[in-house]
Amino acid sequence: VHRTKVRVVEGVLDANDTIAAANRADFDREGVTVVNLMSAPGAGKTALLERVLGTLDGVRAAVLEGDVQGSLDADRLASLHVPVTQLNTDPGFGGECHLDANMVRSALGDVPLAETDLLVIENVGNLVCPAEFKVGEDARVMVSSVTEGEDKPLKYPLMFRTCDLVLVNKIDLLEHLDYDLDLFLHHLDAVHPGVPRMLVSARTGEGVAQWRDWLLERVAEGAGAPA
Ligand SMILES: Nc1nc2c(ncn2[C@@H]2O[C@H](COP(=O)(O)OP(=O)(O)OP(=O)(O)O)[C@@H](O)[C@H]2O)c(=O)[nH]1
Ligand SMILES: [Mg+2]
Repeated sequence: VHRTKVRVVEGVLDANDTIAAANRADFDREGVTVVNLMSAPGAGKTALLERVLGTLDGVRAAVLEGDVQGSLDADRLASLHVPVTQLNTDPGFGGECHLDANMVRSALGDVPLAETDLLVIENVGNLVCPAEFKVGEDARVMVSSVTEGEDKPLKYPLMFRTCDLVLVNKIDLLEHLDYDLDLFLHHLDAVHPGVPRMLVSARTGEGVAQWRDWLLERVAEGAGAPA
């Protein structure tokens, strides 16, 4: 029974990879750099997007907002004059706790890919499931806020191991917490040695310019690559 279950899971992930490759081909054809933004609920994905999207001089950004329900995050981004497409996993995708390649594909018709240089996909807030599903992204960015505790890399290793950048958010709160930043970074290096990390605060804006530069570099790399 156990073996059958493993095979079914592998089959699902194989199918996902096939669709992710189709998404990837569409992104390449249109010259779009895609970032999959992931975190636990409330770590600050939308708040960091509110901070950074208006500062990407000359880069045309778009956002695909993944949520189980509603359009609260998309509404928050509306004033930034960036095209935002809402993708709800409920109804339609059974209220799934993550985005997969097929869900993203279903929404691509509503994303203006031809007029986009950078597409940020805000995944459903969850530290487990989103890490298992490629959606065709160039890079994975995860947000880990200091209110979540230092142990999270050890408890959710796949998420921390498969990301290309970790944004340690809410550092404005450090003075109020007994959070040990060095211990967190030690745990991070234990599961993903040397992964790039930035200390940021969506509240004060600290570190956001550094994240902007990282995004601009990813876009420049994508533009230089053969389609
Ligand atoms: N003090 C402080 N609060 C923050 C910071 N970033 C986000 N918040 C607050 O944290 C809460 C959650 O932020 P969101 O941006 O909604 O987090 P999210 O990751 O998009 O949440 P979901 O989409 O629901 O998973 C909000 O009340 C934000 O104002 C920060 O840097 N410092
Ligand atoms: Mg959000």
